Amino acid sequence: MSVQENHQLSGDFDKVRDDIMAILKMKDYDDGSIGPVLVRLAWHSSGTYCKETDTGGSNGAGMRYESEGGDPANAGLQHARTFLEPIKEKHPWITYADLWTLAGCVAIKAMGGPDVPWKAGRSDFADESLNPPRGRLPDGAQAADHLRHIFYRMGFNDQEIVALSGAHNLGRCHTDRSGFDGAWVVQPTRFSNQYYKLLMKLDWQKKKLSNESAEKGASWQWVAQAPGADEDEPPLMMLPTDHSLIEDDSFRPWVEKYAEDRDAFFKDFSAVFAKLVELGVYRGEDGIARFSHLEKGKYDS
Ligand code: DDH
Repeated sequence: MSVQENHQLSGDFDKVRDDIMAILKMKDYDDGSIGPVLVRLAWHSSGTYCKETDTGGSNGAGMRYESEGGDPANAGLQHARTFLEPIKEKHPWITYADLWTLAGCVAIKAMGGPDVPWKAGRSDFADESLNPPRGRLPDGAQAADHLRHIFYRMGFNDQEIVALSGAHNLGRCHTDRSGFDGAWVVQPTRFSNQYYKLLMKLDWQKKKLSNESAEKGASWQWVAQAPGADEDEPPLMMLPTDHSLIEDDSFRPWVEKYAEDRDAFFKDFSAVFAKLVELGVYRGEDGIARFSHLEKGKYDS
């Protein structure tokens, strides 16, 4: 198995956490924080997992290689990886796979979200031969059946799909990355349950997007003016997949619940994000993650 054996579980993870905290605010970047794009990096590095074949997931940090890093679904995440490079240089013992998932958890907390339990021990692939195929991440232009196809493959249920989607409280869409455009909420660097409240409350309308967006597969999105906003302010947005959560009879009750009960959302989000970054990560007795159940068995016997 070609892995980079540079993990060191005795490293000072608290120092790494502090150093991630220290770089989150960035005045000239998006809404003044790199937190949202770090959360997306943690999610996309984990969201390639396939339960049936036991492949993909955060272990390996395959996004360092073109086959995964150059996937159009990961457009823009090179910025997140570059932002974390000085931290890796300062703490060379940490693996990229650990650093990327840890940074997402630290950013969620720093932006006012819940504590997400996080465990070390991931390794980095030494080449891209174990990278998952492209096409495993969700496509925002689709609907509820696509969400189930993608997230059931990872081992999530309907409640977990809705809870995970609440991450869209954070950050924004960029025309030059996904083709979609704008933020979901008014304060996109503040973790909250606004996403669900706005889904339920606003009068969402379909809006056609530019040819540049359509070429990236984003031909339209939902838009609505934020409550109290001037007409010339850019509207808030929802992806077709986001809006499908209130069109679907099984998803919708969870949107209603999380809109009404912030604490339930924080608790469920913490659990489901922790599950996400652990997909396909199996630790041996030494605390070091193996790349699959099979390999774990091999090491332990
Ligand atoms: Fe997402 N997401 N995401 N997302 N996501 C985008 C941005 C961000 C989908 C599509 C997009 C999750 C689920 C889904 C974040 C976190 C999470 C963008 C815009 C698209 C498109 C990218 C760009 O233009 O820069 C779709 C589809 C799904 C789905 O099917 C459910 C999940 C599960 C998470 C998570 O973290 C748990 C975050 C944060 C962002 C904002 C990034 C940024 O740069 O800002």
